Amino acid sequence: MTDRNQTLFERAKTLIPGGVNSPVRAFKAVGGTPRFVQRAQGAYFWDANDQRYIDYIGSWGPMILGHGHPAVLEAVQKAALDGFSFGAPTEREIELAEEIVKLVPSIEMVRLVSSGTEAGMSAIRLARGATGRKKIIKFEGCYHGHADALLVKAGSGLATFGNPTSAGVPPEVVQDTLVLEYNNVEQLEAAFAEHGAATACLMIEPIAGNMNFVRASVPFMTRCRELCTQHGALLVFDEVMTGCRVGLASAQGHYASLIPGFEPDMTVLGKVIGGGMPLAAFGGKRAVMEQLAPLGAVYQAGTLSGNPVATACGLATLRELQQPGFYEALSARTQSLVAGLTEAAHAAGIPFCGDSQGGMFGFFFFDQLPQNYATVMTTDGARFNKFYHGMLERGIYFAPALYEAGFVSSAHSAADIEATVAAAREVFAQL
Ligand code: HOZ
Repeated sequence: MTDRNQTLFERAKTLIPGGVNSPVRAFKAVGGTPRFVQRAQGAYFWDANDQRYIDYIGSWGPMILGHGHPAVLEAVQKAALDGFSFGAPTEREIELAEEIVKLVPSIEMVRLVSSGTEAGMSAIRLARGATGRKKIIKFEGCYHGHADALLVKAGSGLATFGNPTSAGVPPEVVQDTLVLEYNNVEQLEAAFAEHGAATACLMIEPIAGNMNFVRASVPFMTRCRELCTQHGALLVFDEVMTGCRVGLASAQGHYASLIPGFEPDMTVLGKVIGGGMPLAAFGGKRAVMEQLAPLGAVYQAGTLSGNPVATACGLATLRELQQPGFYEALSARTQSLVAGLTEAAHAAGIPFCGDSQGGMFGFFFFDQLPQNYATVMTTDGARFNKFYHGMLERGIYFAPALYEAGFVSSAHSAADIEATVAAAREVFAQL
């Protein structure tokens, strides 16, 4: 039988660099042929050979309700009939802003943009403009989109391809980006002692999903907050992945439940808030957000910002997430996946551990969960690749890279989880 995925990949490679429009999709890390998606429904997608997969990527996070959720589909169809893009304000933008401000209490004002990269880049500019300072602190293995200043020791595709700092970024562009080890309180304190007065912001993935899945420890997060406050730097949470994915109030809601009174100063959102459409946002305290043009001197703009079809998709998605018990059910399903995989690996004598929060998870061929990027980097890539392909052959679609988190949707059934664990049992037995 002709492999249509392969045929399409060859055709794509003649026109699109690497055959893909985003590097990690190319399967370069795991080898083999990327699956070209034909259609998707619920927890599944079908590739170009009409082979069905249980999808644990969900468009790298946004599809928290699964593919083609009826309420979302209806909202998108209705919005599309009224027009695709106006480049003028709409009531729906206000409704989405109201929804975001309600769900994420640290956000008093929000601006809508089209991608997580755009949101992260704009948040940094705003933090620098609002504080009048230059330096930014980020952490090894955290990925905040592909804006120049943030492409230093970054996770996701940069880690996958062993190129954590991109070519094409002049040293002077990143000279004010301080890169520290995740979860390292001593380094954090030393950096603030030396550069605190010049630091505009500290940007962090509170649960890092671009070096697989690594949580910021509570003492570390507590110190991040204290030091930012003490030195007048803004604490910026990059919740592109975790926003409304790990819980309705996002990762900051989780940390607020562990650290009394905790909140970041600014938040970057994407993925789930757009429900699968190109939509992202950044928001924070009124006094900071009012520094943005047209009110303030920090410029930021976009023709497709607040797009009417994207906002309809995001709104319908956010409304579904507020159904009672949504996150309890999603968390339980995700936990059962991680527990099932762990038990199956251990039964085969394979070191394995995993973690999850809400509908986001990660797993490692380690006995203990890693705390930073350097430890994540010691993962046995060859073993992961064998596991990956074994699962793929059995119709289970995990991220084709070691450094990416996975995602479960409300459309994944108990039977889907059981089928995944059963497939893993067979694969582990062969590793
Ligand atoms: N940077 C994204 C994962 N962390 C990949 C997005 C994509 O390829 O769609």
